[in-house]
Amino acid sequence: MRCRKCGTIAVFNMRHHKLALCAEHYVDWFVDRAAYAIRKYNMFTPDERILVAVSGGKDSLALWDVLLQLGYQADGLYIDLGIDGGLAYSARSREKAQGFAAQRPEAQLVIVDIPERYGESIPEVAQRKRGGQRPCSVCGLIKRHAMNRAALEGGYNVLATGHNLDDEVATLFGNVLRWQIGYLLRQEPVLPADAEGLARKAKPFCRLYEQETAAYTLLRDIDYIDLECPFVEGATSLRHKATLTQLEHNSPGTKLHFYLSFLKAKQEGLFRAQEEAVPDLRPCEECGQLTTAPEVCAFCRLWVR
Ligand code: Q46
Ligand code: ZN
Ligand code: ZN
Repeated sequence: MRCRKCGTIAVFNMRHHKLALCAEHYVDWFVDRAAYAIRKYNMFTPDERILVAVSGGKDSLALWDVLLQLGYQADGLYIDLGIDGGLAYSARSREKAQGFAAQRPEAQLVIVDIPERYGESIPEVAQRKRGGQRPCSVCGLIKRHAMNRAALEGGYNVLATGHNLDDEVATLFGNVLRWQIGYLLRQEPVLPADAEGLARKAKPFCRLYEQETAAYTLLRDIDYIDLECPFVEGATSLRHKATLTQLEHNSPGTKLHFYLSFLKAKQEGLFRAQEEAVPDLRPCEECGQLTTAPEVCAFCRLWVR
């Protein structure tokens, strides 16, 4: 297999794009694709400040790397969830984020330590509030709150996350299986700040396959944590990913087509009636972040003992 650009040996063949590229041209192609999504969906401009949520994993570090390469003012945000699971998961992923930042003096890493700030780790809050249940719903709630807060406190214009196409498609698939219109309405490459108290959110990798971000981190020699969070095991999203990967294998391009067709259908008014009936948001009496709850938001209720 030869590189389509220069004819040397290709390192990566993307069946879904019918495109094979050498290492050098692959890296350029990947950065271009991210830049294209940023422009196409008006995610942010070069004069805006970006806070990249980094987990220490490959997608988020690749995103931070790409944004710096494109010349954006991009700082990282690492949220320490206090997850150990016998693997020192949080401690090790934090080290990866710090290691990445240490090699790039032009970028800052903001760290929010949840156990230090709120007195309990994610598994501890989940145990107290949800009994033996998987901590992911509590974790998602806390991460969203901490990201918004860090973006607003630091004066960032936008919060960028490393969600890739596989993540987006698995979420979409799950939401379609249950026709969760509220979630489908909010699934977008970029969500506007819509009001004070919520930062704009952007996903520059939403059109890039997970395999593609993996190849990029490898070729750019980015050191990331190769472990998954110990609580991810058995998650429905993993089963959806496996199903979708099977469909993609049989028919390359299925994931991208599913995602882009969804965005197009929405733009053409698929959920117009529901868009007009979006519930009102009001500031939480405790923390000021926007919520649909009447007084205190779900995040603040977590800490009431
Ligand atoms: S970090 Fe948190 Fe994930 Fe771990 S506890 Fe669940 S939600 S699996 S992305
Ligand atoms: Zn080439
Ligand atoms: Zn609150």
